[in-house]
Amino acid sequence: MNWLRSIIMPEIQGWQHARDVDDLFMFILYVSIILYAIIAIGVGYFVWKYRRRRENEVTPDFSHNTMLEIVWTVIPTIPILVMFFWGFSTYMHARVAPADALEIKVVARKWGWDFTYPNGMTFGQEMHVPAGRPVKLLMISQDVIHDFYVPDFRIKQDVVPNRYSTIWFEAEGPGEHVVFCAEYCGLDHSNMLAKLVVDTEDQYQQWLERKAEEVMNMPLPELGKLLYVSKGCNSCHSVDGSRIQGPSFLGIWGQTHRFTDGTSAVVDEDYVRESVLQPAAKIVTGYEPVMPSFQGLLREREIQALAEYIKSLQP
Ligand code: HEC
Ligand SMILES: [Cu+2]
Repeated sequence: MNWLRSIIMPEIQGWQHARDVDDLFMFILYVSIILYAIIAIGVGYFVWKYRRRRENEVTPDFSHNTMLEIVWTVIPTIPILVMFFWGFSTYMHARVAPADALEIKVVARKWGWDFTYPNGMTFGQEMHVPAGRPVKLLMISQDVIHDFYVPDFRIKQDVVPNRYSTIWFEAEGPGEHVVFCAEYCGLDHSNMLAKLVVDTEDQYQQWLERKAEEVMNMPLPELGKLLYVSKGCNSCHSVDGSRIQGPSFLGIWGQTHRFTDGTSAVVDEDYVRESVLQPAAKIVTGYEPVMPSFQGLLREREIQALAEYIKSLQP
C-alpha cells in the first residue's frame, strides 16, 4: 500500500525517527480504514436485512449478547493499545536527546531564527549541521510564541519566551531542508523560514571555519549590521527612525544628544562605545535607563563595527 503513502506524505529524507512517525501514521490510518469499512458495511447490511417487509411487523426482542459485546470491546482495544505504546515510545525518542549531541542554540524572534554554534558564533538564516551526528537544539523566543518545524524530519516544537525548549534530530545524509515557523506570530509569520543544510562532518567543520573567517574579515559596517541583529540591539533600536524602547539609530551620528543629568554629547565613536559598555553613564532625555551593559560580550572590533554601522545609517 505504498502508493497511498506516496500520495499523502512527502518523501522522507530525514532519519529513522521520521520513518517511525510515518509508519505509525500509516498504521493508524489503516486501522481507521478497516474499522470504518467494518462499521459501514455492517450498517448497510443490517439496514437491508432488517428492513420492514410487512405492515405491523414486529422485530424479536433482544436485550443483549454478552459474547458479542466482549468481542467488539476487546478486539478494537488491541490496536488502540498498540497505537498508544508505539506513539509514546516514538514521542519519547524525539523528546530525549542523546547526551553526546551537538548543541546548537536557537533564538526565535519576529521574524527569523538565529543559530549559535558551539564556537559561540551566529551567522544568520542558514543552519548547518553535520550528517550522522545527533543535533540538539536549545531554543528560546525573544518575543512571542514561535514553533520550530522541519517537515522533512517530522519534528516540531514550540519556542516560547522565558523558558527553554529542546528538540533533537540526526540527519542521515547531506541535503537541504526547510525550517518553518508553525505558530502564527504576526505580520511576517509566513516568511519566517530558514534553510537547514546538512553537510558531511568535514564540510560542516570547513563551513564553520570559513564563516568565522568571513566574520573576522568582514567590512566593519556589514559586521555591525550583523551584530545589530545577533546581539539583539534591534529589539530596542530601529534603523528607520521609529521609536521602540530606545532611540532609533537613523541619522544620529554627529548629532548632539541631551541627557537626563543636563549634560550633552556628540554621537561619535567614544559615545557609542560608552553607551554599549556603560549604558547608565548617560541617559538620553525622554528614555528609561533599561539598556543592558554589553561589557565583556563585545570585542573591541565588534564595538567599532557597531559604531561604523550607526555611522552608515543616514536618512
Ligand atoms: C533592552 C533594550 C535595549 C537593548 C537590547 C539595547 N539598547 Fe541601546 N538603548 C536603550 C535605551 C532605552 C536607550 C536610551 C536610554 C539610554 O541612553 O540609556 C539606549 C541608548 C543607546 C545609545 C545612545 C543612543 C542615542 O540616541 O544617544 C546607543 C548608541 C545604543 N543604545 C546602542 C546600543 C547597541 C549597539 C545595542 C546592541 C549591542 C543596544 N543599544 C541594545 C535600550 C536598549
Ligand atoms: Cu514565528
